[in-house]
Amino acid sequence: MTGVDLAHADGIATMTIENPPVNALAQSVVAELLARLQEAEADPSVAAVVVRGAGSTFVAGADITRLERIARGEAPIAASPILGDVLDAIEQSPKPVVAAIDGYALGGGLELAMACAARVATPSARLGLPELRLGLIPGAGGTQRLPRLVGVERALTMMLSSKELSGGSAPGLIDEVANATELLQRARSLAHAIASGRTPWRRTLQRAELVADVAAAHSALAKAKSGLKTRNVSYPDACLEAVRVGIEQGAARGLVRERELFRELLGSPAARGLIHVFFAERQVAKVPGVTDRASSPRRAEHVGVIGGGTMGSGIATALLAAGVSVSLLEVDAARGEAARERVTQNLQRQVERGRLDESAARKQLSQLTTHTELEALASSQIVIEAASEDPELKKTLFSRLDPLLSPTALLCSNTSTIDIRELAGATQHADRVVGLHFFSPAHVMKLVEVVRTSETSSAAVVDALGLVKRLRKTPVVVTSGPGFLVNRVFSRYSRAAGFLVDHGVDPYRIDDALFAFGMPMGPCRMSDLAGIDVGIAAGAILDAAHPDRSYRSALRKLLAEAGRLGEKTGAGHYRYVAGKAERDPELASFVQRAREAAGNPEPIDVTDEEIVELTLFGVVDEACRALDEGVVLRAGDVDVASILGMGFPAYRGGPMQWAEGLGAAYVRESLASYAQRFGLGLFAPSEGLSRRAETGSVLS
Ligand code: 3H9
Repeated sequence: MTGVDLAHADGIATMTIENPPVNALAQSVVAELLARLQEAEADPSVAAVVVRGAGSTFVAGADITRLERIARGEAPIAASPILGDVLDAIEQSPKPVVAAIDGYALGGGLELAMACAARVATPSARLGLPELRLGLIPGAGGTQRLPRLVGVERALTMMLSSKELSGGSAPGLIDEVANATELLQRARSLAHAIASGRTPWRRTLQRAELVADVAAAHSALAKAKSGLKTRNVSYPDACLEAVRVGIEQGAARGLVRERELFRELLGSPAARGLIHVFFAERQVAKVPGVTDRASSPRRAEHVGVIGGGTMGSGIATALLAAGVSVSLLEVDAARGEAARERVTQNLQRQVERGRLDESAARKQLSQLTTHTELEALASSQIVIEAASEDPELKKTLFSRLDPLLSPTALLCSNTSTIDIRELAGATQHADRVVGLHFFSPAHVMKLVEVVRTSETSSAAVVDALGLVKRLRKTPVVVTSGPGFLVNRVFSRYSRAAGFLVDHGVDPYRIDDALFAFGMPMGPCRMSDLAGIDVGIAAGAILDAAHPDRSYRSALRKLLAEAGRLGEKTGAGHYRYVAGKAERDPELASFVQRAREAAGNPEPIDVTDEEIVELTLFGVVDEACRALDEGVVLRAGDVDVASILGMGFPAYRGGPMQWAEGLGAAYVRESLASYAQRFGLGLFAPSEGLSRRAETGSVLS
């Protein structure tokens, strides 16, 4: 059932909001909420009202599916009644309304609770205003009520970070904390107490004390503004503005400005992009025919990791953080110790950043053992191989491990270049072989490509997904093939950058243009970070697989020959001084030699916008090919993987959503004209992109 139920007992009416799975405030629910409130107000036997959510959660906010339709222009923004008006009616009601909160009170859910006369929550309740994560601001009074309950500085921190508080640690916001079994009763008692005057009734918007000091509020606003790290988006400033208006001109004017800004933002590309990402992230771990059929993942308590280099030790760190014990295999004791040292340093850095306390770090480290014999991994439920990128070595490891492990154990490889089918072929149990392609640094980066072959069993995929989620990472399921997904589609990005350099465009200008677009760094800086040698090796595999769209500038090879392998050697496209990238005048001579190697082509004249198109439209094209080949399931998966794996700006929704906003036909035509202008297959649009341009969408 979806709606709002009203039950009476002992002078208290209880409104129960039901809209599974998270009791989102769909338009019909908003309408029923108002109707039930009016019923309770009209009933003389009711002294006060309690509002709660059905099941184990309060309300996770406005219905984002409706917000998405509005953002896309598919539904009208004005719908009656408006949530903000209903919440005002709750606050103004002649009968006090008390919120009983368990589970999530997020966005419009917390705004509902804040409009109430008081709030009782369980210690584990999750309270937050995460609207900025959707490119919006709270639009039903949150920017006005939260500062009045917790103070301007705390309110700004909560909204700008989208972070949640727990019911047990939210003084000001929560009036009483109660266990789940007592929650309703305690809320009812408080409602009685307020109705009878035993407990003072203070309507939230009338609370002035925490916003009365305008100078202090201004300094909190200035501090919040100076701490903003966002680029190219207006929603954080809009949030600050709504709060500022409410403080300077009063809550009523603040509410009006908040609503105006919310509506403006709902039509913005950033809201469209981020709402798209919200739903894409929820789709990504769903694999039709696998996750909808298979049982739950088996919980692994003990995982083996082969290789303790940067990747292996990063993976081990992530496993330890998730409470999994790790047996790490290295070739000798000295390397085992070096691996332990790397894990220790990873943990230490988290302690220094305040993310982990010393004793938790020690406890995690105590769950790591290092070994030199393969047999030591025999009891592992999952083994993740992160040895060096040598197919023969990996095949030998797989064939030797296969008979050692229990028949239900999973055999995974972190390879970024080797076909998982090849590794599976070295075993007698191809059904349990999966690729788990972590991105570096593995304990930090959120993306893991889960690579399956036609022989990988559903149970193995489900177990791999379970492990990745347990590591608090996001899995994207792909099929095995050169470069898997992210490295494959972004190979077009780095190749196009190489083409531009050879044709007279300064590498630092390319990086600047992509940084301004919103990438965390441009392709040259990225190549330095990943390791120029690593990029050359991966590029060679993709060149062999896709010769029709390869382009190889000599620049990276020349840098590598000079020992400039990127950040790890202190120099690449940039030079690295005390860990910071600096532009290096010496790069010019390498660029000149690369251009000579390319035959000194006529320099081209391109705008920064064209640099972005030339480097990123190929990514969209390659993604269409990967979709058509069945490498990846959905365009949204490409977006999630690109955001988490490459730092593509989430507010643009990922490359596919970005292309959708520009128009599939525009992307296709632009690529076709670049291909013609430069006479290069690298820019030629694929049949898949052309087909999508005809249907008008790269998302479907
Ligand atoms: C807002 O409130 C604006 C207001 O200020 C002003 C309005 C005027 N709506 O994440 P899960 C679906 S903006 C619709 O897998 P979990 C979700 O798509 C909103 N659907 O579960 C999924 O569907 P499916 C501010 C929603 O336990 C299913 O529920 N609120 C909504 O891992 C389960 O979700 C937020 O931004 C929604 N609001 O995490 C909170 N929420 O099964 C957004 C969820 O078909 N929600 N769904 O894939 C969340 O952060 C997480 O869902 C939550 C649960 C933490 C609640």
